[in-house]
Amino acid sequence: MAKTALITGVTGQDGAYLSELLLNKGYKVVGAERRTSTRNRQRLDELNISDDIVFTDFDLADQGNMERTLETHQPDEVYNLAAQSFVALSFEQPVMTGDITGLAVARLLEAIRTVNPKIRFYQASTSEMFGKVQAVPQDETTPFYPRSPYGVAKLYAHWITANYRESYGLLACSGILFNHESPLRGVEFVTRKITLAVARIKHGLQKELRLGNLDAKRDWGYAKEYVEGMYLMQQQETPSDYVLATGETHTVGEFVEAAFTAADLAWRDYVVIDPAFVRPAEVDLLLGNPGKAKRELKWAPKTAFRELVALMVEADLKRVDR
Ligand code: GDR
Repeated sequence: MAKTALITGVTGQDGAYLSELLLNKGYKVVGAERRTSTRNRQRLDELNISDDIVFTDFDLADQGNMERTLETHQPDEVYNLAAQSFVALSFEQPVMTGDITGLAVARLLEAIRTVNPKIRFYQASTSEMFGKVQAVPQDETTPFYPRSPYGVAKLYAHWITANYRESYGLLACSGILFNHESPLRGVEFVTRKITLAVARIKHGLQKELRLGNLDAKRDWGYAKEYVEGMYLMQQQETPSDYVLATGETHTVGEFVEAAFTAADLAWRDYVVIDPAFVRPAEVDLLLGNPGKAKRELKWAPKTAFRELVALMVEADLKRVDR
């Protein structure tokens, strides 16, 4: 019997790649989607998998809706990838972020516990929980110190997931994922903002690129590889939490330089520093140690930093060309 996976946040970058991976493995994929006035399935269309997914209306604010969704679709695995995931916005909308990124995970765990406690649960935790880092590199044992309402909300979600595992024996795990990027990344995030700008500048459609802090360091990997880690975590007999990262860190400035260089442009001619993009509190340095995932999941990142930048620039050059 084919397994059924329910994916919240199915229309996002990770939802799209995870859907593709699970469909290739023969899963029935139920895409939990928030109803909005405009259709938002471009990423799934781009991967040509929209027709293979069973969509269902879903809202992280609505407990009854969650329970009915689980009863109707009877998933074996739930992947909670939905969230208000833009760090900068969380400073403007901390309460909404707390509700949807944090508290909603308790709703979902309650729904699982009520409907079928055998459902396996994956929570999208994040390196943003390390925030003002207490050790370098960061692994599963590093203390947390979030630096944004988003990080605080994700930390609640992380601990409530562990708590339901320990209190009720739910098969729940969290992937502590460091930044993971791709051509499907939303344009509000810095990597995609940069690669799209490079492509538009190259085609004469844009004159400058306005950015905030270029000194922040991130451990950037390729999203398509990170969703494999999510799947592997769900297949472990005993659920546990895992860091997924590359073990390399680069500044935003280095990403800028690599992206402009990939299109034969000199970044200094185009980049303007704009305080509007500087955050009230910053996460200065993230560097993950994926040792546990390597040992226990046999997971390892393959795409190196410059390769990732180049593939994103190339994809945006093609898009803009079209
Ligand atoms: P991040 O990603 O906050 O790390 O969280 P983002 O790409 O938004 O920022 C990375 C770094 O770049 C700096 N920066 C800018 N960022 C944006 N978005 N726009 C700018 O113009 C800009 N200029 C400089 C930021 O200050 C920051 O230091 C991402 C999200 O996907 C989270 O949901 C996820 O949990 C983590 O990655 C892992």
